Amino acid sequence: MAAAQVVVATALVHDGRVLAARRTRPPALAGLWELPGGRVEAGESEAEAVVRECREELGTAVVVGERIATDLRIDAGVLRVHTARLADGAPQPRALEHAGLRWVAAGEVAAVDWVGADRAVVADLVALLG
Ligand code: 523
Repeated sequence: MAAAQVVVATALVHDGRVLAARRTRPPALAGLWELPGGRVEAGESEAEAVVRECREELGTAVVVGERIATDLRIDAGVLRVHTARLADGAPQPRALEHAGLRWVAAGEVAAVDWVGADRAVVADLVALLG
């Protein structure tokens, strides 16, 4: 049996806030907010995938930290959340991937309209932000 497809999500923290990105697709997820990321490609580590996705989707370099939260079952396989910090450059939304970005403080995390899987890590994000 093939291993479950791993999707990484990035808890990108800067100045005590975490970055949320508004999805444009698929229709079921469009308009909802996620921790940016995507599928881990063959031969790639999870940390490498986080770096690549942040470069592709946000145009920024990041340094990957630790894994937080528990693995989450999603339709695509399993979602794993990694912390990261900015290495340089402010994130910018790439039109095809995200309709907008926002930096979310601890007290605002629970009120964000997250995609289902990401909603499950709200408590972990609040703890991460202190
Ligand atoms: N999620 C999800 N939360 C979250 C991410 C990054 C992804 O629930 N924070 C889900 C959404 C999709 C699947 O994981 O069902 C793949 O994420 P996606 O579409 O961002 O991954 P990509 O960019 O690798 O996908 P394709 O370009 O479509 O292959």
